[in-house]
Amino acid sequence: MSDDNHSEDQMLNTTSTEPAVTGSVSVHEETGAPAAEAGLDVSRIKQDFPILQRQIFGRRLVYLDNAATSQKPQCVIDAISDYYSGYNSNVHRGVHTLASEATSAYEDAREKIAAFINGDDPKSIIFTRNTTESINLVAHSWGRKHLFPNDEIVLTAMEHHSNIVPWQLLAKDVGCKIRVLDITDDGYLRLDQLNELLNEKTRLVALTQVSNALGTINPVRQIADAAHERGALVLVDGAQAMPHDTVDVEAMGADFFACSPHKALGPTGVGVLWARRDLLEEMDPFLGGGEMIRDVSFERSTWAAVPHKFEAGTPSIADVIGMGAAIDYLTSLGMENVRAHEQAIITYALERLRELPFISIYGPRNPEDRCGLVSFNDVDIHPHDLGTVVDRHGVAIRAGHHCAKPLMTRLGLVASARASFYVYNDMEDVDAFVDALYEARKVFGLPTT
Ligand code: C6P
Repeated sequence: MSDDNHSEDQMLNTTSTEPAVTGSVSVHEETGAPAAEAGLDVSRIKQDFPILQRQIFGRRLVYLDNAATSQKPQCVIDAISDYYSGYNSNVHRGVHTLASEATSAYEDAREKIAAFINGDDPKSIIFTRNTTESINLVAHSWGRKHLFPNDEIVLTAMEHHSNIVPWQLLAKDVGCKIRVLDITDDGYLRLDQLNELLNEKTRLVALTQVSNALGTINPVRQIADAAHERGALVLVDGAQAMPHDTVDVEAMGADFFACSPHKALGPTGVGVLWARRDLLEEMDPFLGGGEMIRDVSFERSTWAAVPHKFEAGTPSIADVIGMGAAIDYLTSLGMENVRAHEQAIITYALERLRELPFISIYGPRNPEDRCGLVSFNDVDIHPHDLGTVVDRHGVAIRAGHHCAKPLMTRLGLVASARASFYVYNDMEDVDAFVDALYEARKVFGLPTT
């Protein structure tokens, strides 16, 4: 891809006419984003996201629903548009110029995401539609081959439905059992229960690296070591981790790792599954069709090599290429800077929220144990009403069960409100959010002290 004409243009930031640099801040030459050593220059970053120019009910948009999906920088939008206007073609099929350009851009993106999560082999990356599909792929292609009646799968009480329901479907089909690691009331995993839960029947531990409803960052390595000691494999749901910190699938001890680049500045329509190559080699296909075969007759078919064995049909080519641009953008920011930035924001947000006597906060007290999100409730206002009123002030938060109903039940809640921060949020956004919470009290005629 490096010698293709479109390759550099598609990564250039076209939002700003010149890079917004302050002092000695340098700018990444390909993406135009502030360079890693400078930390995050949020006012500059904001300019890369056209949607942040929008007004909502006459107010500046304060987008705090990043855990659901992030906004997209201009370089990602351009990468998608460049593909459609410059080299739109199917991948892995044609011999013409457009097909070879599209194929190399698509495969470049595979290398980028592999490097981003420190999976040393790009062939261990399968493109799916999202985290949900990645986990379903494992449940189907690995689980239905390797799990038998009375085998056990260990989940945690803070899993997203995407890391519960596929295992329930599998358990129903093969007769295996699901066991659940509980949490403490303040949102940490009950590691003291691990020894009792793991045994010779455990085949898989499937857990989230970061909780989407509590913000808790889990000690994945410690749990993976305990699982591996019993001969079980480990699936890590990295949906809320990969966008916000350096990810190292090898170091965390994952056997399977799933994530959704649409939460990491990339487009919707592309998901990622990384798995140990030896596991992928012996797993059966998930979907059958074109592209995933080596040979087909009416009597039998054989499969293409990994990763293509798992990528049946025409993939979301533009979205994969857009994801590559998002990875470039994040890499140029530096994931350690992204993490430090979100730590500063969540620390401030927790401080501000704790000033409000009418707000209950869920999850770890210590901001270092959290990613940049906070779930909370106003003790007098239903979270849906709260979400609706703060939206009138331009503030977008999520309200509901966050697709983690068992967790809500465990916490004794029906729903919560949630604010989740990202690279383009700053302390002013936190203040606007807190102001909007006060305004909501006023709308409902409730005291603010
Ligand atoms: N959580 C949220 O607002 P998909 O939809 O497949 O891209 O991601 C599913 C998923 C899996 N695991 C975790 C931990 C998640 O947070 C999510 C998505 C969104 O919290 C939508 S419910």
